[in-house]
Amino acid sequence: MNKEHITTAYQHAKGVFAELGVDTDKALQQLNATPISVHCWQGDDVKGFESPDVALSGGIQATGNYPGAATTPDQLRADMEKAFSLIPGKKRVNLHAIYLDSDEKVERDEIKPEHFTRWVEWAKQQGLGLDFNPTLFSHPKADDGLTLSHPDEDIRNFWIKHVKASRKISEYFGRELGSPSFMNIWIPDGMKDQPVDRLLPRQRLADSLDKALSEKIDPAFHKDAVESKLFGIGAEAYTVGSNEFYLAYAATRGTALCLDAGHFHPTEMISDKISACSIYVQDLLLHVTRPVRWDSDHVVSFDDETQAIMREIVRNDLLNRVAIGLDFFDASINRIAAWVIGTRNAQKALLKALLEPTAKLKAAETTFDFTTRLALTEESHSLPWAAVWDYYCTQNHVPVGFDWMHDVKDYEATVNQVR
Ligand code: RNT
Ligand code: ZN
Repeated sequence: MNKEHITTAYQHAKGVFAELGVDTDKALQQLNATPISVHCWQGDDVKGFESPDVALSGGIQATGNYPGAATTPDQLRADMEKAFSLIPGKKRVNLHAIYLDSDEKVERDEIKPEHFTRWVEWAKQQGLGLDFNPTLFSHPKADDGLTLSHPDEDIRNFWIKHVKASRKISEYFGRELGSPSFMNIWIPDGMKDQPVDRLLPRQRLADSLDKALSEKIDPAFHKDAVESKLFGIGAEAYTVGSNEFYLAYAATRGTALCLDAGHFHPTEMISDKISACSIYVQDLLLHVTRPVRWDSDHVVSFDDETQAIMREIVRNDLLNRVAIGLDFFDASINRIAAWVIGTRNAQKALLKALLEPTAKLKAAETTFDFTTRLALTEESHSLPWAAVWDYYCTQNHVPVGFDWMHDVKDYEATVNQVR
């Protein structure tokens, strides 16, 4: 696209927004300062590098067999670099424990910072922050569908050790890279059919978490987060770590709370949970994703809920208390394109929220002028926010519009297809 046209369109948009009391330059500064934590696991269908024959378990699934997935840490990093060259703004990379970069086999409870040094070196070189997750699935000790809530104390202790070891790695990321690493704990624990005892596994989970998180770590380097879920495949009737469980856990223990957009009833939206949770929980972490009928982890779309999530963050001035992460894994399309589409959509939604005439809308609401509130809400959807986005892309030296797809196709032909 012609650069001059983009600048002219931006100048026009700037004027339109200024009339509504919105400063587009300020919105772009805020957008540019807000990192999106991009999950590494879209690049290889949540397989990791422990061993080529580990099957994904825990009630999550990446379906599809699109060719060219990364099978080594170097390939995954190269693929992410390609994706990041097409995504503007600040990025972080979210790793799982199974993505260790080690020459020998290491058990989950033995992982150490040294198994992630290559990731840290790369992050430094690329100017990225890192986040982390212990991996409590795809492992023989998770085969019963229970981990931290397992009735067997040895199994619980194994996973407690794994979480403790993971916190050290997360702390190491934060120390090395100068910004706190969010370490998110999601466990698959649940049951396919109606449990008789719903309480005891939850008591065991609370106890295991307390033990695993007992060591104080400087929040300048590391923050713990906990993620709830309504159900999983094979855990349809009961999940131990339900929403109530983790909301109360985070509020009483002072951890962050992770809200995944796909982990609730189909009509229940996380956008409405952000404000309520923010009163009781200091830090929130989001897994922005697109549920389709169930926790299906589709690529983030520029849909109503993604926009609503970003509006809630901006309207309530929560940008410094809500960490935005992505969580999807689609193996049926080009995986680099999946990252680019999903991340750019999250950023577009955030930009649109930053450009909303919020002050005017709030004024209408406070004076009970709900007609103006609705009229302005609806008109603001068609304000020229896309011209601001295009300008932002040129400023950040990434392709405007659909142009990025050529790069992905080239890379697919020269790199992905010859793997
Ligand atoms: C699973 C959770 C969890 C995982 C990742 C891989 O339902 O959403 O966040 O997707 O940890
Ligand atoms: Zn998630």
